[in-house]
Amino acid sequence: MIRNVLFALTAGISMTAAAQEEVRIYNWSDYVGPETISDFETQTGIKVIYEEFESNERLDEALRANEAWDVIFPSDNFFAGQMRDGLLSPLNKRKLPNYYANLDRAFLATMQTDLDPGNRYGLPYMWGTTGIAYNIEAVKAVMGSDFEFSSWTQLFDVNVARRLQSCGVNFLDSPDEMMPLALLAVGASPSGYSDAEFEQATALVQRVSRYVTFKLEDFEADLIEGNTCVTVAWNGDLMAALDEVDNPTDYNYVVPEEGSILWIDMVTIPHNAQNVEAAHTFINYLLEGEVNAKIVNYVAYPSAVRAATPFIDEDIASNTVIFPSSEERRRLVIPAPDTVEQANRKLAAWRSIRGADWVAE
Ligand code: N2P
Repeated sequence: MIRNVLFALTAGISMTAAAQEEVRIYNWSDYVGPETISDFETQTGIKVIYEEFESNERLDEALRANEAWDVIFPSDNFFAGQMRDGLLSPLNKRKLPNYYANLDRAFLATMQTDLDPGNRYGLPYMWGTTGIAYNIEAVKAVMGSDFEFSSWTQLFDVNVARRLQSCGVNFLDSPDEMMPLALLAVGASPSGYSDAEFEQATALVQRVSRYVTFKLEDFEADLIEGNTCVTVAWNGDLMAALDEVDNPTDYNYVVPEEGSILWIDMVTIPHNAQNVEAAHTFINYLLEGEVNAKIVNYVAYPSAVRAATPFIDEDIASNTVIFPSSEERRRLVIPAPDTVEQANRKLAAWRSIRGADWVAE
């Protein structure tokens, strides 16, 4: 009798524990497939607490404020700083059988040289570029029929912005997104720039700032709905949005002649994760070929999961905005991570442009 009661109690306890198991995931907005999370919950019985952010600055702030997440997705440069500052946990590869089986080794080698020696702390989730997206006719209507965007200097040109203000120009509201582009516009390298170049770049953004809006959320929807005619954009978000419209060829996405940033969003586990086991289960799930391909097909970014390749839709695989040509790849840089001073200076520059009470989305 007593044994039965004990058994019932233990069973009850473990059932409650199982019912309550949860994993807390903090990801960029629109960065999984429509069923990615619900499929995971059904398959594993683990409940997902899922929230979204719009910028690396917001994620970094969350991490440094000790917010409790189990899986996060910082871009390569922020990832490097977070690793340096002891804010991440090393991955346990034994709990990630898909890691060796499904990831692209050449891609891992890129990460491991500069950013993550030994690939200890993270793995690449998706990668992409930052460029200028615009409504071709709307821009021509203001600037003349010969006008097209081909240089960052045009985007930061006060005379261009003043004229295009009538149809709307949007900048991404993040120093990490915009300052490298302004550095390219002043002829500097986003990887290694002098103090004078940084000041020049800041002044450039400052001068043009009164003619533009600063938004991260829905920049692609604003373009399509005609609230803007030009926006700084990430290639995949734009392509995913254009997939929904009747007239995708009305828009252009340009990686200007000075080149642009190739960013890699990592997936990693914070130092203060509450459920490291479930975090691994979730990351391993993201590395399943079919699961990953469903995400790629929806978010329109390439991943580093080779096993996803056979399941990628043809219109995604053949899209040269999503998979840049080798000519375009040569113009892309993965900037070296900022030092603490550089990162602080970028934030300070942004507050000088956006106002002292600016907060990251
Ligand atoms: C997800 C966009 C993430 C790209 N919608 C920025 N690294």
